[in-house]
Amino acid sequence: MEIKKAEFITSMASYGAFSGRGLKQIAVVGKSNVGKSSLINRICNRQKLARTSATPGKTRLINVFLLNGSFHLIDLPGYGYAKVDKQEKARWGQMMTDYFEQAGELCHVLTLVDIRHEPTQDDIQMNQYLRQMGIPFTVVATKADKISRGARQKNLAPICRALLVQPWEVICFSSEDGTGKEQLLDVMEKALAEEEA
Ligand SMILES: Nc1nc2c(ncn2[C@@H]2O[C@H](COP(=O)(O)OP(=O)(O)OP(=O)(O)O)[C@@H](O)[C@H]2O)c(=O)[nH]1
Ligand SMILES: [Mg+2]
Repeated sequence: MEIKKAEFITSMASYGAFSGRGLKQIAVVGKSNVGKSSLINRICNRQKLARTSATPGKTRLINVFLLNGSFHLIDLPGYGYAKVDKQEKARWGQMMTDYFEQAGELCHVLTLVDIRHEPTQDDIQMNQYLRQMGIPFTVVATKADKISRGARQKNLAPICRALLVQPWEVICFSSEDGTGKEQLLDVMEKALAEEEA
């Protein structure tokens, strides 16, 4: 699959109606600053489609993008951002559960973790939640450009242990140099096709 066209559709504080809703969705989740918005820009070949920032907590809303006019890619707000207060955390939790419970169109989730770090409790919880809900997901290890090729496989081990996946199921990805882009697009294409069967 190649992304030939990508459009921003809307930002929502809570999941609800939006123009074109009903198409299949792929959502991107992960810790704040892990590289969700950057990944979206890279796979869409666009610099500023999704807003990115060096300061965590940039994406606070549910952002919807229409790709190739045929499916929606959902940029979800990141978790584990230390500077938010209890109220903000509760709001985030509610936004996410509402989304996962109501998005019947959701067919796959990309769960992002930084390849340099062990998954956090939040990552593990997110992972367990998706399993419980029976939502298929793929673990994407981001910022692969930050470590040497040789170190990648080694770094995947603790990630796999924590998230109960096999190393070959994880995609090493870099928004910086495009590592893993083709593999990711293949996974997305398959996920979109599978649901039809
Ligand atoms: N070197 C490198 N930097 C990256 C990569 N992906 C993201 N970054 C940087 O990491 C920072 C955060 O990226 P974002 O894409 O905004 O992260 P996010 O997950 O959308 O963050 P929130 O919206 O706050 O949840 C930015 O400074 C990016 O430039 C990558 O693959 N390699
Ligand atoms: Mg973001």
